[in-house]
Amino acid sequence: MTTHQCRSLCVVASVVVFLTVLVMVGRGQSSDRSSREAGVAHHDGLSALRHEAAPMLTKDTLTEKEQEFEYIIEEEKKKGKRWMVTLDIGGGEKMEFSRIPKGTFMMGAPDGEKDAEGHEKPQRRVEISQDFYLGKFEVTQAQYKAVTGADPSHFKGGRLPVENVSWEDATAFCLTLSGRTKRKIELPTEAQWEFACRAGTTTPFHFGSKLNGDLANCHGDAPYGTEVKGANKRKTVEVGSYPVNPWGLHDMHGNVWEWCRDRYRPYDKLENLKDFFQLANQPDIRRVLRGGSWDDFARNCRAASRDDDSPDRCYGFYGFRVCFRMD
Ligand SMILES: [Ca+2]
Repeated sequence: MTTHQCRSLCVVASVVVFLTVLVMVGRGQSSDRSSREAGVAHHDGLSALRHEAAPMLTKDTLTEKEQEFEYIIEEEKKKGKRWMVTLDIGGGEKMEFSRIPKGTFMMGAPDGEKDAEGHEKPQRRVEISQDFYLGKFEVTQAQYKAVTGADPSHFKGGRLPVENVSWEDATAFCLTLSGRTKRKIELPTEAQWEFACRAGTTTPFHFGSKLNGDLANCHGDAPYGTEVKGANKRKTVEVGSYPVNPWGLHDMHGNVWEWCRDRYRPYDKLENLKDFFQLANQPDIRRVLRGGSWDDFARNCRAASRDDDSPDRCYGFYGFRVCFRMD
């Protein structure tokens, strides 16, 4: 090797070391910021979207288990679809989904519903034109870690719902899982979420008109539809701790708020919107959250209740579940 080549190699090595140090310093600053902003840890989710978008798998690259899943789905399609499917998401974890049948429902709070807020009205008829599969549970910490390698949650436990995740984090999760499963995994739209939550019911909750913390995880000491106070656990609980709704879904009311895909708008403004993509040009790109949480009064856990936040915000009461379409 010539002296000139040696010098070149040294220069290259120095640059690599310098860049590595820069990256490490960057990461250190990032974690310092997170620890200072306890509870409001910010992620550069847009970068995550770019970097974590895994390439779509081809048939040849499917694992044996993934091929088995494809086979099951094809067979079920021939037989007329089934109600539950289980998806191997890698890392030894699976995810269960319930089939939500297409249909029409009244979205929003009916006139006279106690504590309904203005942006839950006017109630309107909405058609869900295709069946879809929705996560039976909120995404758990074990599942989130299996897909992303990380767990940002405040309350730790593999069967607890992942929280402290932003809309951007949730969307990045969907992209990575889509690449891994060869399915288009998405957050549900707000309409899909409420349709699935109600499951054909028209009461404030799928189990009726009263909630005091006994049938869903919320501030039971601030009950709804009753004066009788119930449990207030002040934390998340394991998914599936409360009864399912008629379509086999757990914790649609309470535990963690669930990010939806939509940009947030009051319903009356959506009514007049001629082109949904106009929203893409709006400076306000807040996203919708649904279902209330362990940190909410029971009234905020109603099927019609809505919340919204910036897509990069995360708290210990923000989580999500995911869906996909068979067709
Ligand atoms: Ca929930």
